[in-house]
Amino acid sequence: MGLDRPKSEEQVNATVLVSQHEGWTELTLNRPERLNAFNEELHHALAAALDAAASDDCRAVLLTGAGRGFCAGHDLGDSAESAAPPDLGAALDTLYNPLVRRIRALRKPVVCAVNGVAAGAGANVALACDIVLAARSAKFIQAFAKIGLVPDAGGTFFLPRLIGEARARALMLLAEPVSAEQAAAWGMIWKAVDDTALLDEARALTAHLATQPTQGLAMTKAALNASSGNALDAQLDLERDLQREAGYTPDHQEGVRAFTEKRPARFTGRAR
Ligand code: LHQ
Repeated sequence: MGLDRPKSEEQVNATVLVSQHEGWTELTLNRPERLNAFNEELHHALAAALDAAASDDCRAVLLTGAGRGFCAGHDLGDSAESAAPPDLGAALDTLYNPLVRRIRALRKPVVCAVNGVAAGAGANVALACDIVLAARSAKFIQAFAKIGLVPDAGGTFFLPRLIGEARARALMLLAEPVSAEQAAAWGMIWKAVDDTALLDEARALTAHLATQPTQGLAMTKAALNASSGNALDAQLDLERDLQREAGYTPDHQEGVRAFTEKRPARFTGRAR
């Protein structure tokens, strides 16, 4: 799968490092001196990289951070330097909300390897991803209350659904850090992994996903995205519609053929 030798690596000084592998793409937030806090440049680079990952030859995405942090949220240096109070709603409208929507809408799995602290919007962008692994030393902090802000980037949507109201409310009102192990025990993330094993494990998982029936996974993602807003009847109808579509994919036919022939399936990820 070319885990150790990416097909191409770009942008040595860029705010997002893009590394193309066989069927999957690794994106590394790259402002380590600011714990990968988001500024506009990082947002634009990440949006462009995610849009590029929408192409057919990329079947899974891995998102991680350079250095000792995953992402410390919004770059507070930018706000501190501005003379007038900034319009934070505009930043959400134009930068953070489109990012969360891009991740959720991407028709392929997005794996997040939280390599260190994930704070503020950085924590919630991680929670927007499909499968989250975290280094045992990493922490998740709903840091907003410490600076008089409201949890954003989808946090008030994702967190209570993942870990329940009681825990989400306390974490958001107290801004207390949660360890990776606690996050996994609460169901906030998929797994806590030894620090030294995190990237290898996340890359192997992403490479595996890139060999799976991409269209079926995209539809599974769509069904799960819709689930929390739907009543049972609507969700059953949606499952019917998506299953109908999945049934026409070449990967479904290949999966059944491989099963009957007692051999591993060779999925292409193609729609037709
Ligand atoms: C940073 C940051 C940072 C700049 C560390 N910015 N430099 C808000 C507004 C607009 C629209 C949308 O949404 C939002 C939502 C948000 O995300 S608000 C929440 C923003 N994030 C935070 O409040 C977290 C602030 N950071 C921290 O509390 C700590 O840095 C954590 C707990 C993340 C890590 O602590 P340490 O491990 O002790 O590291 P550190 O504090 O020493 O940070 C290392 C460097 O990174 C340091 O720079 P320096 O030049 O002193 O070495 C920090 O200033 C810088 N940094 N976070 N968000």
